[in-house]
Amino acid sequence: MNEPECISLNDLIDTTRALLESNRIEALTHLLNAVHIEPESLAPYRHFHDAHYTRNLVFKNDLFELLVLCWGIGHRSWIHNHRGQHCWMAVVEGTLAVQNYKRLGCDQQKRTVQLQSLPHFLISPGSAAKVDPDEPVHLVWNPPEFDRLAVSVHVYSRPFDACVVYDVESGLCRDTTLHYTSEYGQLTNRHRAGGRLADLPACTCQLSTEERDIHCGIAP
Ligand code: 2CO
Ligand code: FE2
Repeated sequence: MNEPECISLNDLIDTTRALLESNRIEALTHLLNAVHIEPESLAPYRHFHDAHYTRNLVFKNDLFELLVLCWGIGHRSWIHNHRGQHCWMAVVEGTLAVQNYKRLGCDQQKRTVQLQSLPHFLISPGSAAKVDPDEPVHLVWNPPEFDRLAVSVHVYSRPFDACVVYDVESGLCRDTTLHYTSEYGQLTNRHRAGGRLADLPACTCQLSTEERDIHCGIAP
């Protein structure tokens, strides 16, 4: 069997830009499944936090952003969507679990949504995942049983800085803002201050009036 091609993060950015500029969505999925990304090229973006995964911005233009996410053992995202954007994730180090959800219904008045969990799957170096634009609600975590850190590269086209998060227990969903731990290799003030980053604030079951126009991620 042939060894997978190994490319640097900079080469991946150049190729991603060329593919997305010509709207070659499938080709990017294929590429991310076929290559290994050189772990050394991620060094400036490899920042871990004790309490939550970190989001490290490497590249951003109008068309896409590319982030390196660093996951401590057991760290997990919220259940969330991607605001209708394309999203690819490729693991560079360790193993991540991905759980997708099917949206069964949504009550616009109460801001509740019913989710059905689908079978989860694992991704590791050499296997990537693309978020399904028709069922974009998902959860990603670094399974504690593997007992090791994980690092992944995420491409979002177009960039987005807010999404809907879902709380299965209460059935509530709400908008939240996303933040970067570092930008272009420099830690942000938020990170230096020890603020909470990617572990999104808990659903409080109290939606403010500003949040009343969200659509549970179902309606456009
Ligand atoms: N989308 C999440 C984030 O950017 C990570 S889960 O993988 O898509 O924080
Ligand atoms: Fe995500």
